[in-house]
Amino acid sequence: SKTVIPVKGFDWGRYIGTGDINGAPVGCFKHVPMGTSWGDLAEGVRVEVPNTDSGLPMKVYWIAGVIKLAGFKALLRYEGFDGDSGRDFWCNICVPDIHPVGWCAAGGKPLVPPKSIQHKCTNWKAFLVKCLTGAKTLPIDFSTKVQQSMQFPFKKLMRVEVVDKTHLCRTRVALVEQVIGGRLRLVYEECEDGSDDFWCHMYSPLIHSIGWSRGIGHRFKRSDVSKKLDGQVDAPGQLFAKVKDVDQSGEWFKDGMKLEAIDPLNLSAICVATVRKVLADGYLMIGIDGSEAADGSDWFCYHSTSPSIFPAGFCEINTIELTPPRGYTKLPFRWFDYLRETGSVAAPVKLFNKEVPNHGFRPGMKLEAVDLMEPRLVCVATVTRIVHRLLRIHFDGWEDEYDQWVDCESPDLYPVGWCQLTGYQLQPPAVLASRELPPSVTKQKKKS
Ligand code: MLZ
Repeated sequence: SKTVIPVKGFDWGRYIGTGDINGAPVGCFKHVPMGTSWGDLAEGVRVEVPNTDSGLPMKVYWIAGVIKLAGFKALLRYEGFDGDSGRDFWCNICVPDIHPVGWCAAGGKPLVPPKSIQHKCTNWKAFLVKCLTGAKTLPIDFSTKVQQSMQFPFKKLMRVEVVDKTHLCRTRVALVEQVIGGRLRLVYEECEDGSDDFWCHMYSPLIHSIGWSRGIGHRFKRSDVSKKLDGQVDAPGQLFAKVKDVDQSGEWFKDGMKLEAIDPLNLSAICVATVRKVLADGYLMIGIDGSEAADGSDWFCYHSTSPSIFPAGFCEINTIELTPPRGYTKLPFRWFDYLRETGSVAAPVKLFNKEVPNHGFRPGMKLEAVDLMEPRLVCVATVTRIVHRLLRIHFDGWEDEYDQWVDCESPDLYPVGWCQLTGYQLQPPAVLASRELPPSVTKQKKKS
């Protein structure tokens, strides 16, 4: 696997800087803490923060204004520094010691200006009254809201059905082992050492309540565990993400219909694909053309409303490179010819989800994104392209072949500062060894 020299002590603040680089706003991520209650928290908002330059032995506070926001992180400037950016500092706005203006007064905490500007003013009270008049601050219940939004309904020892990572065509029973920031570490049942784990967000389309597979006709690995062990419970059905009801009675997907789909084993590719089986409740088994095992063991399940399947022609219309079936030699690939040669029809365009939410992402925005090929890893990443609701996610420092197509509402995307807030480990940008090492070493391009 590739030699990677991690950047030690990664600091989002220093990385983003004060220039043109932006973090995607928290409001782009409805599934994260504060995602739906961020409100108008923006540049110019004033907060009370610890004053680290008071020269006093006890803890004192001062007012600071938000100069720039990047996800949960804010570049702050103490009041009184005016245009002087020399002491600006980044901090996570959801950490415990950031308060609305008025908090010190209400709790009898001292407000003391930083030492370096104390000489600039003789009446600080009057100064504050003047500069705070009309200024916005955090809502009074901000930290309570943060705490509440960090409670998650999934608990250790809850049982779920989850895609079997070694056989995508089937599900298995797994137990919740750990919950961090709404991400679950699941351990497959009947796996002796507990090492066989799988990370996904609690709203992931890959997890379901016990009985889901049987209910819709999806394959699953039967569990030989006849009795639940102490403390184990089936996770209640209402905890899982819901899919839209669909009307399957009229014109509907049929076995053999062709479409384009994100390859679940290589998320940087949109491929020529086929509906292999129509399940209940709008679910479909899809196979990537040209790479199918005869027994269907590499089919995978997408809901008909999934943002990861597209009608034939989607890539061409949007100038995305479509990956032709493996082994197909008549290039460039043309749908018209391929359908004729295979005697098949394209799935009707009207059956696909064409909704495009007003997501707010822009190319160049930074974020923390799961490497879905190794879903334990949350990495420093950049949105490099946007096609309707689809985002091209680039992992900073990694070659483009690691890029992934991800839906704008994916629960695997997080704002800058999410790892710090939730206590999840962040993977810093990789520095490619290719710049430092001789070419013989850089040839090793195999992904692990
Ligand atoms: N084993 C892999 C890790 C890749 C992680 C990339 N994350 C963006 C490799 O070294 O190729």
